[in-house]
Amino acid sequence: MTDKKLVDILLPVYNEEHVLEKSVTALREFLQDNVADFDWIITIGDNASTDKTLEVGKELEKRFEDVRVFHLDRKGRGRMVKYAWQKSEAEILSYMDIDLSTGLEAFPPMVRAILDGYDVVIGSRQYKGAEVERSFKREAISRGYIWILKLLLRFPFTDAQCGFKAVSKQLVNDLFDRIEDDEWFFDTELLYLAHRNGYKVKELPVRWVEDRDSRVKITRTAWLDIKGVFRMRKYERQGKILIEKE
Ligand SMILES: Nc1nc2c(ncn2[C@@H]2O[C@H](COP(=O)(O)OP(=O)(O)O)[C@@H](O)[C@H]2O)c(=O)[nH]1
Ligand SMILES: [Mg+2]
Repeated sequence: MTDKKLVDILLPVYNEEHVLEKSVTALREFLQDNVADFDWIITIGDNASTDKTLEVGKELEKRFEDVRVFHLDRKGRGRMVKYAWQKSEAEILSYMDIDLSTGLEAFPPMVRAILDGYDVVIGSRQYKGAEVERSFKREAISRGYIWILKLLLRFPFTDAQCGFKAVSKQLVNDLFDRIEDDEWFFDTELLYLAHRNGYKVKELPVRWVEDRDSRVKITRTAWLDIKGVFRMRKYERQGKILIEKE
């Protein structure tokens, strides 16, 4: 045993058999070469994949002692993040999209910010210093969404949906039972609750190269996001946003 902190790196996956092995290999190599000040474990989080994602994951689990697989039957990235982070023994919890759209060089600084006392650190594609290559359509949707969040929730952050985040175990213990969304609004709900309850949130500019292979159904997701925003407003009126801290 070392006295280094353990970081769990969740890779949420849904029908990703084609990239899973390649991305896990690339991530392991990056961590072996660039990380010495904390320990890490990679958790592949599959729910409901209908291709061979789970089988590939189990192969990787057998091959590498620092890789494990979690599985759930029902879909939803938020559902997996909630499950995996609550179950994890690690002191720092992170997740990243399997397409590695976010440049990995942001990973060590993200973890170090949590070690320095932040409760949440989020990759941002809009924060000063970020470098982003993505389609006009996704850029416009992302900016429009942030604008709605600012207007309707006074949301103070520049990006809610970047698939690259880390939190402390304390935050998971304090807040996660309160987060209701199990899909894509999960991230916004987490950030909103963290912000309103006074947790320290840091935005980290990232390098983002869009992968056109997407699991997101844009119209459905946008509608559910809007519903989520109005649920937050309702919960504010009902006094359900602020938690009692022990
Ligand atoms: N565990 C899990 N992961 C999912 C689910 N849906 C999408 N993902 C993963 O979430 C990440 C982001 O998805 P992606 O399609 O790249 O989103 P985009 O970059 O916004 O187009 C990828 O790693 C997906 O495999 C799901 O239902 N469950
Ligand atoms: Mg993607």
